[in-house]
Amino acid sequence: MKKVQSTCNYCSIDCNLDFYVEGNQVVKTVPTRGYPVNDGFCCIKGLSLDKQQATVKPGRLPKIRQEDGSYQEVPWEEGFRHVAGKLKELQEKYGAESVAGISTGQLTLEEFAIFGHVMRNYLKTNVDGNTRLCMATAVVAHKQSFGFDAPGFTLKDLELSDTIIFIGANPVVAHPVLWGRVRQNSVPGHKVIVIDPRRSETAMNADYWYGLKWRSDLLLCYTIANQLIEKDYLDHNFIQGHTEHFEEFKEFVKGYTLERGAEGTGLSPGQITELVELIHAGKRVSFWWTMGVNQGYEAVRTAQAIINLALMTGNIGRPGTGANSITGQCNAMGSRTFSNTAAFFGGGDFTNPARRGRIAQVLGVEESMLAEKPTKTYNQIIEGILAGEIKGLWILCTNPRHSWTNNETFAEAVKKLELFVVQDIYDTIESAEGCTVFFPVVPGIKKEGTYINLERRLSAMRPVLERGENEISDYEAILGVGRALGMGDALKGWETPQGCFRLMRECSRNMPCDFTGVTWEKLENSHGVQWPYPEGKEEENREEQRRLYEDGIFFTPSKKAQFVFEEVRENPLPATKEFPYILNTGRGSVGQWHTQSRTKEVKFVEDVSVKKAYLYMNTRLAKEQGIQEMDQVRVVSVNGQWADFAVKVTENVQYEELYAPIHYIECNKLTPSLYDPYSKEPSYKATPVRLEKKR
Ligand SMILES: Nc1nc2c(c(=O)[nH]1)N[C@H]1C(S)=C(S)[C@@H](COP(=O)(O)OP(=O)(O)OC[C@H]3O[C@@H](n4cnc5c(=O)[nH]c(N)nc54)[C@H](O)[C@@H]3O)O[C@H]1N2
Ligand SMILES: Nc1nc2c(c(=O)[nH]1)N[C@H]1C(S)=C(S)[C@@H](COP(=O)(O)OP(=O)(O)OC[C@H]3O[C@@H](n4cnc5c(=O)[nH]c(N)nc54)[C@H](O)[C@@H]3O)O[C@H]1N2
Ligand code: SF4
Ligand SMILES: [Mo]
Repeated sequence: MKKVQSTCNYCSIDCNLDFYVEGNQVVKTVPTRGYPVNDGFCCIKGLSLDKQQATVKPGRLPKIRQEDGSYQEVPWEEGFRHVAGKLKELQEKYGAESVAGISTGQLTLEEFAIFGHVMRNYLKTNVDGNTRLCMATAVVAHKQSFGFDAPGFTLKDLELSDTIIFIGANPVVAHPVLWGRVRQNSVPGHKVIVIDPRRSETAMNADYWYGLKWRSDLLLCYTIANQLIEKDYLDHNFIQGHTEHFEEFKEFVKGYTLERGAEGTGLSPGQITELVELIHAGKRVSFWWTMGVNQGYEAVRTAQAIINLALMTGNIGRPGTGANSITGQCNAMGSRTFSNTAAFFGGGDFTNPARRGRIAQVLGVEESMLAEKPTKTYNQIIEGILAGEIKGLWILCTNPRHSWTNNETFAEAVKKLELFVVQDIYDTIESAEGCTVFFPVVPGIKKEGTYINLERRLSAMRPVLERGENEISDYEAILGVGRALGMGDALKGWETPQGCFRLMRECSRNMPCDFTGVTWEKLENSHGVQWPYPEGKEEENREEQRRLYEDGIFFTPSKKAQFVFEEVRENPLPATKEFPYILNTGRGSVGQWHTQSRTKEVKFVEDVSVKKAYLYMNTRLAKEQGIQEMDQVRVVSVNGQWADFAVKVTENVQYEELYAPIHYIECNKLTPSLYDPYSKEPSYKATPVRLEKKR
C-alpha cells in the first residue's frame, strides 16, 4: 500500500491528508498528523475527497457542439486546435479584447498562472476569476492599508488571542478546522465575539453575539473607533511609529456618535459600549472577517475600518492579534498573486517599468508581450458579452450560471457567444449548458501543483491516483491550447507544472511574497511553508507558524500602515414598502460546497442535505404570514426575478431577514447587480425582496 500526502482542494485551510492507495484506488484517507494547519483533523469534505472524485468519469474526450446542437467528441489535439483557431478568428474579426476568460481560486497555482500567461500576456485579453466574488474586497483593502495584499496572521493566532472577534464570518460551517483552532485556545478567560445580523452557528457557540442590522458594519466600526478615541483606549506609540493619517481619521470619526451608531446598527448604546470595553480589556485582540464584510456595496471601506481598529489599538503584528481576512477557496491566496489578472505574477503593477523588465526577463519574453493593464472585472466581462463586445469566453473550475450574482444575466449572456469553452470535471454543471466546447479534465486527486492557504502557506498537491488514457489535467489543457495558438518559445519553461513553479518562484523574488527558498521537492511530504521564505534566509524563517508585521513595518512606500476611511454611504438598495424584507445569503452546511457539483456526489453528504432550495424565516414573520415549516413561498426580488423556496422557521434570523443557503441555483436568481465601487465584488448579502405565499 502506498501513502501519498496531498492537499484538500475545497476550502482555504488547505488541510493535508494522507491517502493510502492500493491498485490505483484510495482505500483510506487520514488527515496528516503533525501538519501545522490541521494536525490530524479535517472536515467531512476532505475526508470524502476520494469518494467525490471517484464519481468523475475517467478517459473522456473534449466535446464540440455541432450545428444541430449535438456534441461530438474529438481527440484532445483537435480540441486544442479548434479552441485556438476560434480564439484567433474572433480576435482578428472583433479585436483582441473580444475574447475573455473566467478563472478560479480552486486550481493549482501553476494552472491559473499558465492561463494568465496564455490569455493575458499572449492574447492580450481579459481574465478575471471567481475570487472577484470572494476576496477582491480584502485584496484592495490590504493593498491600500498595508501596501500589499498580505494578510499577516498565522492560524496559531487563534490559539493565542484573548479576544477573538468574528465579523461576517461563520467558521463553524465554513472553516471548521479554523474553528477547531479557536477551541484549542487555552488563554484563561478568552472571549469569542460574533458580529453578524444572523444568529449563525458561530454566534450560537460564542460568548457574545451582536446581531446588528445588515450592512451597518461600517457605521459600527466608526462608532467604536470614535469611542476608543474619546476614552483614550489607544496605543499611541504604535499609531505614532507605524501608521499614517490617524489625525485626519480622529477628526473624521467625531461625527460617529454613540447615538448615531446605535440608531443605524440597531444595537443599543450599551451593547456598543460593551464591545468597546471588550476591545480595550483585551491584551491580544484579533479581528477576523469573511464574506459578511467582503460582499457589500461599501465593503472595502468596511474591511479597512476593521483594520483601523486593530491599528489604533496596536493589535497587529503581535501573537494573537491582527485584522485578519479569512480566505474562502483552497487557492484563492495563490490566484490573488499568481494569476496575472489584477497584478503581475508575484505582485506589482502592469505599468511599473522595473517590474515589467523583471517579469519579461524571468519569462524569457519581450516586454511587449506582457499584459499592459489590469483585467476587466468579472461584471465588465459579463456586461461586455451582453453588449456584444465579447464573443468568446473560456471558463474553468467555476460555475457562474449558478454562483454569479443575478445569475439569469449569465444565462442570457452566454447565448450571445460564438465560442464558449467550459473546462470542468463534470459536464453536468449548470454552466456547461449551451457551451460550444467542453474540456473534461481530471480532478485534483490526479494532479500535481501548489496551493497557498489563508495564512500564506504553500503546500503540495501530489497525484494520488494514476491517470488513464486521454486523461489530462487543467495544466495540460491550457498548455495544449497555448501550443496550438503558436506560442512557441513563449512557452519555454512552462512545459510542466514544476517548470511553471520555478518561473513563479523567480517572479516572487524580492517581492513581499518571496518564496525563492522553497523548492518543489522540499514541499513534498512537508509541513508546508509560509511566504515570505526568501532564498538564503531559510534559517531565519525556520518557525513553522509565522506572522507578518511583527517589526511594525508595512509594505507602503513610507513603511507605515494607512488609516483609510470614507463617509458611510446611503444604502443604494434599501428595503422599501414594496420590498420590505432582506435576503441574506451564505453557506448552508459543512458538507455542502458552493454550487454542489462536487458534494452532491457524496452519498453521506447528500443523504443529510436538503434537496431543494430553502430559506430561514423568523418565527414571528412566519406566523404573521400564516406560513408553516416547509411551506413553499415565492420570493420576488428587487432585481425583477422570483423564485420558490421551502421555509424553515427559526429564531435565528431577524424579523425582516430571510437567509438562503447559496447551494441552490434559486439563490442567485434573486441577488442584484450591485458592486463595491473599489473591488467590484458583488453585494450578495442584502437583497430587498417581498414574499408571496404559494398556494
Ligand atoms: N461548507 C462550506 N464551507 C465553505 C464554503 C462552502 O461553500 N461550503 N465556501 C468557502 C468559501 S469560497 C468562502 S468565501 C467561505 C465563506 O465563509 P463565510 O464568509 O464565513 O460564510 P458565509 O456564510 O458566506 O457568510 C458569513 C456570515 O456573514 C453574515 N452576514 C451577512 N450580512 C452581514 C452583514 O451585513 N454584516 C455582518 N457582520 N455579517 C453579515 C451571514 O449571516 C453569515 O453568517 O467559506 C468557505 N468554506
Ligand atoms: N448569493 C451568494 N452567492 C455567492 C456567494 C455568497 O456568499 N452568496 N459566495 C461567492 C463566493 S465567495 C464564491 S468563492 C463563489 C463560488 O462559486 P463557483 O466557483 O462557481 O462554485 P464551485 O461550485 O466551487 O465551482 C467550482 C467548479 O469547478 C469544478 N471543478 C472542481 N475541481 C476541478 C478541477 O480540478 N478542474 C476544473 N477545471 N474544474 C473543477 C466543479 O465541478 C465546479 O463546477 O460563489 C459566490 N457566490
Ligand atoms: S476544513 Fe477545508 S481544507 Fe480542511 S478538509 Fe475541510 S474543506 Fe478541506
Ligand atoms: Mo469564496
